[in-house]
Amino acid sequence: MKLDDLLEGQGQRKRLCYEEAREVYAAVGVDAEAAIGAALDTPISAHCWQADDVVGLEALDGALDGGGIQATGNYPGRARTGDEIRRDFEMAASLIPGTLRFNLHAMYAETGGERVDRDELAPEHFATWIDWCADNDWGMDFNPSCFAHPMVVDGLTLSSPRRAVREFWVRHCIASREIARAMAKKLGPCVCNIWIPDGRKDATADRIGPRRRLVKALDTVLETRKARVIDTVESKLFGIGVEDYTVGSHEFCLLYAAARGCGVCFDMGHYHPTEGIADKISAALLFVRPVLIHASRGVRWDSDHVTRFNDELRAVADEVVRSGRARDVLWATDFFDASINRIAAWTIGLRSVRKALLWALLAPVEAAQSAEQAGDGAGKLAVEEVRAELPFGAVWDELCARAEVPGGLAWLAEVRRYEAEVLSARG
Ligand code: RNT
Ligand code: ZN
Repeated sequence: MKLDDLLEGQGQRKRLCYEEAREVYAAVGVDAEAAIGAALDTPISAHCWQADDVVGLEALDGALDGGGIQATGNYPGRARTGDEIRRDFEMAASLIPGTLRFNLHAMYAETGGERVDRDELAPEHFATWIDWCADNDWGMDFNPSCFAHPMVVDGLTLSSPRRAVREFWVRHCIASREIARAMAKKLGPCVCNIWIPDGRKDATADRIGPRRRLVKALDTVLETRKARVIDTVESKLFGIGVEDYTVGSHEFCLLYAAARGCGVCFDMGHYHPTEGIADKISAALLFVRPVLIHASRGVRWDSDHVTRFNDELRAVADEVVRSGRARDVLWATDFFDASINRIAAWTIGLRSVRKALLWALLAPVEAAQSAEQAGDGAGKLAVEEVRAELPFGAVWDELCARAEVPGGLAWLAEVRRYEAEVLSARG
């Protein structure tokens, strides 16, 4: 069957019986009702930057250092203004079940045409975003934008040996925390996540110097605690043009967070190709709080592909749920695919995270853990295997129905309609 014909029938698609599915789960000791409730209630913070390929709303001139990240593709319909981003996200949000937050970068300030540099940004430049989130009942999170700016000098920001450069970015990060504070005042606790691109392309001669400067700069930024602002530091392995050395590496950020009592951010694309973040969660949670997850997908490198409901994401969700510390883990998305419809990218990525949460909450964990405790390795493996046979789809459909969003593929027809009506009119 062709996709077009398939989409035709999606509206009237027969749904599997949820009541029966619930009984099947109950028979393995799983409460499907509770799982649906917990999956829907877990906030997922949607990143704004999928809307426009991480371009932002500032008027900056000249070629800028992208900070080692790159959106590839030129699919038509990119959002070019704050209004277009908001409209596009409203469309995506209508197709994503469960509690959402909105995660903004500083480069999306709206200054009414006036040039305001990043170290001068203030809450007023985000008033429209804040009101819009309040209207939609979404919490907000925030990120200083330490890339794509002329003050990134020799690829360095907070760790630069030049005092003027370092101080500029310190001021920007301090301003960002003030903005996060304003968001928190209106909308409840707000994450302020610091990621910097700093690193070297080749043959790094001094690795400790920039790290020493970064510690000092972060200490200055985070000097005073801000009520209801949740500070996190995001590590990275490498970037494009920054292959040899990253100042804010995994060890650096994790140790900094543990030593200073702030949160840490694990981005699923920021590790060696076969290294996942799932196993890091239980270790980190014993020393650091919160752990912020950037749900992303690397393909061969930190390519920021759209998050999918794959083994890796499922393993991460499993670990969060099994740790019993889900309250100390925050979920956010981080990907930017410019080669496909961007609203579909958002929808697929965010639905996949919600789906992974439901999957983890529907696991017969007690059976597996009791088998493990009894030294029954085969029993544990068998329980793990049986998960794939359980009627997961019926529970997911029920979750979507309760959230009043389309199940199955029906959302795709709506994205296509929006594309024809709205996106195709953009130059
Ligand atoms: C970059 C980090 C960071 C960015 C956003 C734009 O590798 O993942 O989170 O993607 O801040
Ligand atoms: Zn990230």
